[in-house]
Amino acid sequence: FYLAKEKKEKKQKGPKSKEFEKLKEGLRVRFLNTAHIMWGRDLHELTENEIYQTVAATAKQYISDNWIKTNRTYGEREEKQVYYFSIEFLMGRLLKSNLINLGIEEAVKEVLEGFDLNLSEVFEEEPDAGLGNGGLGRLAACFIDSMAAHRLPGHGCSIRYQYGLFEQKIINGNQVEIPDNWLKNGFAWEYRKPDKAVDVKFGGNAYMKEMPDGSLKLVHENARTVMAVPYDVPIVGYHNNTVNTLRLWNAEVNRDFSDYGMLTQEQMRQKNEYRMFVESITRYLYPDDSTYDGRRMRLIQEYFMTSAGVQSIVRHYKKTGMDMHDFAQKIAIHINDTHPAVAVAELMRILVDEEGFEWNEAWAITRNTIAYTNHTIMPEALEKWPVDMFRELLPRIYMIIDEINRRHLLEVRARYPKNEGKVHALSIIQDGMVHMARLSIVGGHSVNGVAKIHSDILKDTTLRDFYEYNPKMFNNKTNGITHRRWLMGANPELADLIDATIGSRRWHRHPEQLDLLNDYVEDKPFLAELGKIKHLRKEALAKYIKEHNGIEVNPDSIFDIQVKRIHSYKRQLMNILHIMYQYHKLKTDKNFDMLPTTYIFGGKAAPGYYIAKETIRLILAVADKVNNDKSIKGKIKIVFIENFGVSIGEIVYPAADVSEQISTASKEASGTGNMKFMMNGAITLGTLDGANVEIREAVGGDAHCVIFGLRAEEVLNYYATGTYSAWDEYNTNENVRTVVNQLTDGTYGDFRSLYEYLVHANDEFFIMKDFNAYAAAHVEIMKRYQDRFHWLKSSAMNIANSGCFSSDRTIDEYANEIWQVKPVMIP
Ligand code: GPQ
Repeated sequence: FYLAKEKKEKKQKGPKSKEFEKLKEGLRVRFLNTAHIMWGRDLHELTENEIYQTVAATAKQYISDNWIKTNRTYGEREEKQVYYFSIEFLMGRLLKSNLINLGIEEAVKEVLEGFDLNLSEVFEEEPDAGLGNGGLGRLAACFIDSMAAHRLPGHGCSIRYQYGLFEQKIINGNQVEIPDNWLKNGFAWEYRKPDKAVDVKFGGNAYMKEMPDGSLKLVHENARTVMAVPYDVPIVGYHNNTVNTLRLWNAEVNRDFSDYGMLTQEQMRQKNEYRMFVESITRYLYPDDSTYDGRRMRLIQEYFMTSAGVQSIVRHYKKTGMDMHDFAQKIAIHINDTHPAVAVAELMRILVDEEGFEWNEAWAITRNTIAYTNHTIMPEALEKWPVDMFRELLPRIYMIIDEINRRHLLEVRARYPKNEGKVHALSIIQDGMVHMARLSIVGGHSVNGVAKIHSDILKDTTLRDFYEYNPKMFNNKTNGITHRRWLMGANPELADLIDATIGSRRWHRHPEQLDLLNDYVEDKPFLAELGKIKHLRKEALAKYIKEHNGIEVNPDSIFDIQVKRIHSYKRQLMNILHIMYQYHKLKTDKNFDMLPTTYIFGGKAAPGYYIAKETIRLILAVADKVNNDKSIKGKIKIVFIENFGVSIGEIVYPAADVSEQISTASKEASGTGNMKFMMNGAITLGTLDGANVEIREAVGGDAHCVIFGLRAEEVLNYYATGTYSAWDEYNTNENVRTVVNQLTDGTYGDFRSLYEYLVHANDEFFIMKDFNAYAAAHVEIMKRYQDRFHWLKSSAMNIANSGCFSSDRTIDEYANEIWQVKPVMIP
């Protein structure tokens, strides 16, 4: 750690290598030229945002050559390509991570300093690309970062939403949603490619027509054609020459739209209506997380991006001159949850209708190309579409799914003669609904869950019939996060300390080598330094909170943090009820004491999710009362961080002492925030759910995390038998009754709906049942926190054993076990 300081000082004062000075000079010249070309003004006349755009444009000059080279190499060598289809990509800001990946962050910083400009302030000018809701979208973003880092030919495919996830404001103690107009100053990293546009068809009539020679030909009449225009974003590999592509599709009116000619009133009306339809397709990201949204527009979005994506893959593939029969050997399509599941039918449509393949051959190609990841067992999140809506919107795609299902059920009936129960359970179309998870399984060659426990639950319960039908295709791929953004980018002091301590930076490329830190977890000078860095990050967060919330928090208190989407199963309500309990004890029990703790919450509630919004209102109401009660001497502070997202997360995760991962066991498929906290040295306080199970394993058991509450089997058993009675729990558990009663007695205001939800709607997520165990877990945390040496040791153990939660590891598993793709060196 002293080395770290020394290195930093050298960085500041010592002589730089010639190469570095050359890089800087090149950057300086390019930066000035770019400023002049872009704005036609002198540097000192530019606004902060213009400076940001200039720095981004300068960085792009270091990207574009390699982008061209990467695409050329992939084409010439006919390498297998992966396309990761996801309706969300929660990218956050790109400037810093691009500079890190290019290896020019330090040089850019110094060049800007030469102009009296501060790079950190420049970073702040970039809006977050918030094209996602939460974990699922952020996972996609971490994955494309890791694919590029490992030189894998892997690309993203998604939608260019005009408005990302809403901006959350807290007004009068409530969440208010503001449209996220993230494109208002343009998006510096995108390249519009109008020549690569494709047409996507909706509606009309589809049928098979008999030709004079007796053959059948598909006819699709009176469809509405929407032009899909790609906007490409370069995805920069880490210190290699790879630059992959994230392709975002924008919906636009047809090519001949502006041909007005002689139009009747009615024709004009239709034209306007068509324009309104088209422009609505890519306008909004659905602000819904983990719930099934039955709105027709969502299905339109799903088919829009999937059809455009698959068409452009096929078009590009054919241009390279490769044989369509080899398609599955050269292309892997991954569908991130079921939103792109129509890819199965779309690829069949292209192969059969446009490429003239026989059904069986097309089917083999399709299945070998497509693989599917499931992200939840929550039944309301398993997508189903009413047949009527589906057929009206996508007539040809529906015909194909119907035929896929007919053939699939022939096999099912052959396998399970006279067992209509099995037919029912395995049918893609059932009770007037199209089941998208079923389509994804039948139409692909791999299904995976996102953590061991989740994959097991899929096999044992949610997808059990499919598992029994075809066990070989089921597998697990535990999620991961990019350590480049979430450790090296968000916590550079910690990264420097790790470098200096283990005397190597190899972990930057091989994060599993973080385990070299295990040799130092009892090294007192190292731990002292680790403690200092944590304190530094806590001070930084305290400053942010002071500026944004006007609340003074003590960096010497425990920072206990829960940041994630607000959802009943994630149990933010249990967290705040427990804080109410501690406050009640402080006020009423002279013998009760606790360590000063700052409880920090952050997360958005879906606009229509009443219980989630009431939970936010409760947190704010409790905060208001408790924070202003001088009698408790600052023992409890509560902060709700507004508008939590990727960039605020970069300030929050490094500052945590305690990571709250308290979902009802079995419900959180994996979680990825848990990994970000761990990698930054927080101790997990959690249930045995999702990846918490593997975090516990990785840190070597309960000594370095605190686990509590019902196990997944117990929860699933309660559901199966219906034997949990919230009413009994309420009546027999005095701790819980005390605080639950406070929801309606005016202590904090009127929270009747939350009271009803717990006491009379049978507490679906076992908040009251787990309450005492949760309180005991907090007592344990405080006990451990008082032993500074052991606490810091646990913190170090968490960092040292977090390497397996890098998405680099996850992506290697996908590449080797599902996609069969190899790294490609870009010269
Ligand atoms: N997840 Cl189905 C979402 O963020 N949105 C969704 O619509 C669905 C799942 C999450 C899931 O809840 C987390 O446990 C996972 O860690 C995450 O996906 C990534 O797999």
